[in-house]
Amino acid sequence: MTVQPFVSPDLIRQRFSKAMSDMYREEVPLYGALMELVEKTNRDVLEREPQLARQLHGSGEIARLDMERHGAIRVGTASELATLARLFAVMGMQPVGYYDLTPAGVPVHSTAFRAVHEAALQVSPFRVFTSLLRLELIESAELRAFAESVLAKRSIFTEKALRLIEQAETAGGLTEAEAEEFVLQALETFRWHHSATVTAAQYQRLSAQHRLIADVVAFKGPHINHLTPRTLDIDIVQAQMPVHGITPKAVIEGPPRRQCPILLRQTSFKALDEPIAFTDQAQAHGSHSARFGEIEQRGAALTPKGRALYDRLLNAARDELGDFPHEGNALHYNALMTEHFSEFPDTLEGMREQQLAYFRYFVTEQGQTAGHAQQISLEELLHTGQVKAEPLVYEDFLPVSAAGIFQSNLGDAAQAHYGEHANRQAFEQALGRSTLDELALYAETQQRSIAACADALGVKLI
Ligand code: OOG
Ligand code: NI
Repeated sequence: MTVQPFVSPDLIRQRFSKAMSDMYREEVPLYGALMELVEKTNRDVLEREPQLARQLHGSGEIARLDMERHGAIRVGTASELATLARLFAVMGMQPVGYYDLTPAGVPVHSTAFRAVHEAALQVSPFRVFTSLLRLELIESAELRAFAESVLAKRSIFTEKALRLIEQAETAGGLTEAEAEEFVLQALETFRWHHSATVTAAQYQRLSAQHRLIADVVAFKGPHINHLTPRTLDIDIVQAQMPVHGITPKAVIEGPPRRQCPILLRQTSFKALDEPIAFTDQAQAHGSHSARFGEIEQRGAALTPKGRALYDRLLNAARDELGDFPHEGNALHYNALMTEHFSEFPDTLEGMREQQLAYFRYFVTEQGQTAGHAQQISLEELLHTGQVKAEPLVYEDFLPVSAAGIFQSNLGDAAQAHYGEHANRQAFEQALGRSTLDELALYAETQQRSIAACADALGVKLI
């Protein structure tokens, strides 16, 4: 008997991400339109900014640019979340970070499933922002019991998907044929359903409590609610969207426009109203809106010091605005953000010297041919041009931004105030494991790149 080799989890993730994108493009044509706009803008930017093109080539990031996307789903029970964690693990995706959305009036807490090693991210950076509904926040005991009973009846994974997850866990991987089947089966969990699992009246009651509760409870599964390509210039895409018949939200979430992008900037267009048949209707007489489009621009991952500065400046700008950003105050908000963020150094050197961002270090051509001292400092290697530093891409999400994205799609009516806040422990208990600390992951990547430089140059760093 010949032993079949396993397909690497990174390749399974890459194929799954492609399959998901194809499915979404087919089901939501506006996503296809957005993808085209992003692709064109990226091409223009690379032509206009040779320096940026060089940087993306230097770090190898250019290769992942077209594959880059994230998605989001919302699940209803602990067991759904725990099984999702196992499904994502087959694709080399781990839960990174904990996000509490209750301060923004959204009754969920979340994590991001993603690859954690820079080599794996290079193969496919695909990530899924995954939220767990907090049923304990439903005030009416009767409605809570109803929601629980509806969720208890559904099974969001196919039998075959469950079998293949088990197979991967016991055998230690999937063969080519199994991996192919796994991608098809896993996709089913994220598919849109045109019929609900409740009556129109039950849907209304759930929705009146919170639109998000209806979105999670009233359907057969956690439909993917958006997929987000990465653009190199989000301001251009935001400005171009209306020209292409797409209406963007009022403000771009995240830091203001800068020379050296940091963290994550995001904008989205409103969720589409789609026809739905409720269980007491033979045809699609109702409607539900959940699926939308989003774009993002990623910048440097920040160190704890950089992140603290970001949070302080963001809070200061929002405090001064005194309100959530919206259509009416968008210009004022943007001006306040620019003003406050002038305090954040906007050169790579400045960010590196003040240890505000994480970097990856690469040996330069010059370094490869230079004769080396046995002991040398990293600063000296940079100074003499033997090593160069490229910012490390931020791979995660931002709670205030995520809240803004949720809200723009749920409408103002979805504002609620919850007495309860973050509960990472409950989330991790549901997940069946702990979430990883994203800052530790960035620090490890940075450290590995420094060690690799020292190795390649045959020097000992002091
Ligand atoms: C997730 C919203 C958050 C992001 O990019 O911050 C998000 C959701 O609406 O389920 O996707
Ligand atoms: Ni998103």
